Formats: sequence, C-alpha cells, structure tokens
Amino acid sequence: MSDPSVSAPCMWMRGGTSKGGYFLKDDLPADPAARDAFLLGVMGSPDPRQIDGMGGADPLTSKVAVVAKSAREGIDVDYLFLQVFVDKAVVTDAQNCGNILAGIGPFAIERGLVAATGDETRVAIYMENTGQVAVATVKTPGGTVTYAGDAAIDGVPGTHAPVPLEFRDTAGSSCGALLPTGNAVDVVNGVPVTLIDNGMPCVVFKAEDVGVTGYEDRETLDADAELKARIEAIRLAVGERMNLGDVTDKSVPKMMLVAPPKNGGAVTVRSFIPHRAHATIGVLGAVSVATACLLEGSPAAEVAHVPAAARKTLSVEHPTGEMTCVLETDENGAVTSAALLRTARKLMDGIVYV
Ligand code: NQM
Repeated sequence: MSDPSVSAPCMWMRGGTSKGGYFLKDDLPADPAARDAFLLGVMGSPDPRQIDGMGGADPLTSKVAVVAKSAREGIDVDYLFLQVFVDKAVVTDAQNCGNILAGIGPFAIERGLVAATGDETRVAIYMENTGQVAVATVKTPGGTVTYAGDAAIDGVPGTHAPVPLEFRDTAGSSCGALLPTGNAVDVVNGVPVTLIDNGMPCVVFKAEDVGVTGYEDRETLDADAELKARIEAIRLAVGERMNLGDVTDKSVPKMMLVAPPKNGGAVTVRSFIPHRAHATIGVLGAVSVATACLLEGSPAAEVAHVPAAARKTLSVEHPTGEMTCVLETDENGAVTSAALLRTARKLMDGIVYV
C-alpha cells in the first residue's frame, strides 16, 4: 500500500482529445486540500512547462479523474473531475470534462469496479461535478477492455475502439438553468452573447463581434493578447450572472467564438478554456454550443445551419476537424438528450510520485 501523501497507484489515459491521471478515490488523500497539494505535485504545477511533473504544459493534458464505486441506485461509478492549472497553484472542481469522461468506463472495468457484460459493457457514471449521469458503452470482447478499433475522432491520430457517450438532463449543470439569465441574448461590453449551460457553462458569441473570423488556428488565437483581454473582460463580467460567482480563478465559463460552418457542418467554433485556445473543442462545450444554435435569435443561431428533424445531428467544426453531436429535441424544440462518439486509450498503469 503506497503512502497517499507521496505516491499513489494511477493510470495515465487519453480520454477523447484530453489526457490525464485516473485515480481510485481511496488511493488519494481523503482531505481535499491534501489531495489537491498531491495532485499539483503529480502534475508539476505551478510551472508553465510542468517540467517536474506528469502534466503536458497544456490545460488539456493537466487533468485528473477520481473514481469510486457508486452507492447510488442504477449507477456504477462516481466520477469527480479535477482541472489542475498549469501555471497557478489551483485545482478546481468547478467544471466537468466530457473528454476525460471517455476513459472512465474502461478504467472502472480495468480496476474491477464494474464487471464486463459480454462484448460491450454499459457503464453508468455519476458526474459529481454537476450531479448528472452519463452512460458510456465500452468494447469488452471476451470480457476484457480493448482500446483497439476502427473509430476515428478529429484531434487524435489513428483509430481506436469507439466509446459512445450519452447525456441526459445536462441543462443547468452548474448554472442552475440552461439560460441562467432567462435570455437567449444578453449584451455584455457591447457584444451580443448567449449565456448557456447544457453540461458546460459557456458564453457563445460571434467571432466577428470580437474582431476575428472564427477560422483562425489555435496558435494565432493564443498569440492575440488584445483578443484574449477582451474575452477575459466579458468572462469576468458574466460570472455572477451565470450563478458561478467570482470566476477569476475558475476554468468556467468557456468562451465560444462562433462563425458559419466552412466544411458542410452546422457551425464553426473556436473556444477559449478559458485562457488558452482549445486544440479541438470540449465535449460538453460542444453540446452547449450546439444547443445555443437551436435558440431563435441567438448569435449562434444567426450563423449556424441547423437540420429540421427532431433528432438533430450537428457537426461542430473546430480548429482540427469536427465533433458530431446528436441532439434529441421535444415538441417545443428543447434539447432532451445528447450523444457523442469518443475514444480512449490506456497509456500507463503504475505508481506516480510527488
Ligand atoms: O467540455 C476542455 C476537454 C475540455 C472539457 C475544457 C470537455 C467538455 O476538451 O466536456 O471535454 O473545456 O476545459 O477535455
């Protein structure tokens, strides 16, 4: 048994287009402050290069999943997501992560928390950050997890076993309501925005309204200090209105710059999460933007191409490809569930030290 203040059993995994450490809850210090201090040490934060730790010097590779067998009815495991800031001594549970979520099912089966059921195993996951449930379907031929397969997702080279994710009731996950201000459009610092939360608190606005096209690459956006300052001013101004409080040291809301689709999809997005541009787009971030596209009169609806059917397949174009969200809507056009395809891969299983 390792001493949880200096080392812990850990699996390093890619989940979707993110990467991080997956831990059993019992393997980490029980006290949250001690746990966070341990995780900062694991990642090598704060340091822009994370040279003395496992983090990849990028918010997308400085992530942690804490997993436990669930005592909840109909739920297999509880999943707590923690974002470890790269250059600040901050660990926050103020957001969920749908990419890291893709690794939870395989991890839970590998650690014996869930028994495989034939060639596919459905894992019901309670997402502690937002109090909501996701169901992941994991390929388990012969009762063993496989990561090999022919599913491709943009932002990840090669193909892997598919991990479809289904979400229900994600509206108001952190903000208490899909539209925390009750409006499809608010004007903040002169910019029309939609303040929305369908699994991830997001501020959605037209890229052209902040002086860019929405087709820039990640590096160009990350180098644009003036744009970043303008976006951060909007973000800080809406924290209270989104019921998130002071968001100075939080990784939400995410800032979503939208433009008309370029490659036959529904919408183009460049996201800031919130201080770095995303290489692709977050899972629940994409669900929230796709939902904003359905809101009449919203900035996203003005640029999006939305299919008419009740079951809407929306391809969200991002800097390195697209992410397809399948949204089910009710007779009023409200989104009732969302599904997406991700993949995951086990990279390392061992002991991590601080
Ligand atoms: O929106 C990045 C990611 C995410 C979060 C971020 C995510 C989601 O790509 O559900 O997946 O927005 O911080 O992993």
